[in-house]
Amino acid sequence: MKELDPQNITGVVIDQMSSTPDPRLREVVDSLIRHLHDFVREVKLTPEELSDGLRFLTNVGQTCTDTRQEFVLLSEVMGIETLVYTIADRLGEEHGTPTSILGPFYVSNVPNLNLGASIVGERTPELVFYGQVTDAHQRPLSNASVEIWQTDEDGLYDVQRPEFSESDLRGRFYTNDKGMYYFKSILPLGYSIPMDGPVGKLVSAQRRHGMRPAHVHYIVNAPGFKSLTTAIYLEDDPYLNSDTVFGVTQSLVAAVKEDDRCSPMPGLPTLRFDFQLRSDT
Ligand code: MBD
Ligand code: FE
Repeated sequence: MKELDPQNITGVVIDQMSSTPDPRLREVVDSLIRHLHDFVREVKLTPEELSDGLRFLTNVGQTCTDTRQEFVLLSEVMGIETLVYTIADRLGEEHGTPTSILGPFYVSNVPNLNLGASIVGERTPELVFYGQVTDAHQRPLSNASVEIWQTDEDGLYDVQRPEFSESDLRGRFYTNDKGMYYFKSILPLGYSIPMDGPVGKLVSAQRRHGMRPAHVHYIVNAPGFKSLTTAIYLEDDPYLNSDTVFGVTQSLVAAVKEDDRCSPMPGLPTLRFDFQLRSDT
């Protein structure tokens, strides 16, 4: 029997786990243990801080419900989710629109709408969203599905309203033979992450504002291409450079144009955004 000390304990743990048959499980957990042990040594974590940390994680778990995923939020406010996407997208190696955070308000059954339709119900549309879906070589992809959802003028998604009954500010469109999509909507408003749980308390303790810049979510699909989950962000939003969940990257920022001569529906300001899909292979 070895006398354990702050240095040799790491090797002892990794030795015992070496029975793991699944090679990827072994690689991931070994690395996790090495980094966690290094972290504990670096900050000289005290027993009280370990208890506090475990209580925090317990609380994160107990805050999860069918409609609220506090652990997902935790990974987002720490930048982990975006880090994983930047690796999966192989950014820097391959052309393609970057992935951005799905968020907690995605609903899979949305109305299929005709190109040019409004998604704002009784409200007056203010703006035309449009753009082209292409492959990495700028070839248009027709019949690609473009799903969108956004907040309203109060910064709320339909499902967050107390009187929620039917789909609002959501829709699915199919691109035309030039790969274009277009529809009418309103400008979304910026939005705060849920601040009443343990993750919100952490964010407050760090004196972070908890806001997300105004954004519109998209899921774009075409046969033979990887599904793209992303969002576009409005230029000039005050929170663009300090998104609490790190969803914004430069190429996802779009600007409203007042007199857009390329608009497929003249008469309203436009927000153009083109999507580039990565091939499936
Ligand atoms: C949102 O609207 C959102 O997109 C994310 C990721 C988190 C909280 C609110
Ligand atoms: Fe959102």
